[in-house]
Amino acid sequence: MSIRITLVLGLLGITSLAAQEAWQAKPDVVAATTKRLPQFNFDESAVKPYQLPDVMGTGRVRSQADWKRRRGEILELYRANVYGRSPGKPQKLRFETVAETRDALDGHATLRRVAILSNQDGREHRFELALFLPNAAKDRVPVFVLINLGRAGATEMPRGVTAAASELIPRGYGLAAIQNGELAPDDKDHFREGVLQLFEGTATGDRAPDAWAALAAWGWGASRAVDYFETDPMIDMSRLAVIGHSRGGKAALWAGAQDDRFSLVISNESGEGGAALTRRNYGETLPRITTSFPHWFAPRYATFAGREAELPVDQHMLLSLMAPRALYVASADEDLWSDPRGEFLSLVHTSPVYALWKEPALSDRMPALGQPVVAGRRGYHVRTGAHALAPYDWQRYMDFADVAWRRK
Ligand code: GTR
Repeated sequence: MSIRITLVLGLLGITSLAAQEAWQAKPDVVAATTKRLPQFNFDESAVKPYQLPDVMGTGRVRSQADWKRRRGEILELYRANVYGRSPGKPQKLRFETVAETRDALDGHATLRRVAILSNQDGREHRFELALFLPNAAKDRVPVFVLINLGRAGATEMPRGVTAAASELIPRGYGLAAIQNGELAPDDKDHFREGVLQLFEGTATGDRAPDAWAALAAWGWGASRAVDYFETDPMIDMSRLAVIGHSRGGKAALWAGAQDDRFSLVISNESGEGGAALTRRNYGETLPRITTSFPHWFAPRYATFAGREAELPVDQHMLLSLMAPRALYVASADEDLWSDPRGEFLSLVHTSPVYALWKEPALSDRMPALGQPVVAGRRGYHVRTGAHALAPYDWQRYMDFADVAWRRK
């Protein structure tokens, strides 16, 4: 761009076009990531052409009613091939307040710890919810449910949870955090020793190809948190979000897909098996994720290693399951393992579905670094920095929620 044009735009107060350039992975980040993970592709020019399954299917989907049927088919494909079949509520579900204080976050929040007790065929499972509600609230509180990456039995509040609460509370949002490890230990040899065992009565032996696994178990916990909210008149049931980071983001997407009590679904750098397109050979791959983390998915998923083109779904179809609800996908500049462009494109390819509700389309041009794009009820950003759930991310999610939930 000529200096003169830049100058004129500058005088007009228009941000320089350079700052608006579509995001691309920085060459030094590509080089460093390739050096660290040489068996994987981080070179955009080496991405092979791929063909995505049509989210609308072979039958014609023209109306919201047609979509309802198609949506059911897609959900079933995900259950059979990817995340497995989650049970719903257990036979008995009860809640016990373990502790409550109005002094959390320097007196700005009430923190209630709730035990969620499930009973199935006489077996019991217990996990905890940490619920932060703003003391300043005058009305029912909109709540973000965070699937936090935490072990069972931790005595201290995980740092990520306090960090999240300190962002949310001043803006009038509540936080409900669950620890994934309490629902299914994040370990291939022990993942069945949580809610899977509650329902199956055993943590050993063979499993069906479509048996649910750790990601689904974590998401199941988020839905049980919502069951608890139904007992608490302080919670705004029409304004509930589910969010997770990375593996927690994959679980949040699956929770959001299955439970439409979440009116906002947020994926923070969920990558492979989350928001990122599986067929794009960039970053983490299906063979790799099902080898390193075989316990995350239904057993059948691993059989698609090396034949991704035969998968009946790709992740734009998972994201489409949220329509017409609010959906936000976010990536980070240095997190090439998660494939930022693959996450963005996945969101872009939900447009035909959102269009059934007259939602605006999203251009397939990546937004610039640190410049969120919002198209109606869908949002995306790629943030500066590494793989994490950062304050910047929380702030963008709240900005988006303010609008999606029309709070201003
Ligand atoms: C990585 C895994 C990713 C992502 C990440 C995380 O090791 O390959 O899919 O889930 O862990 O959860 O931080």
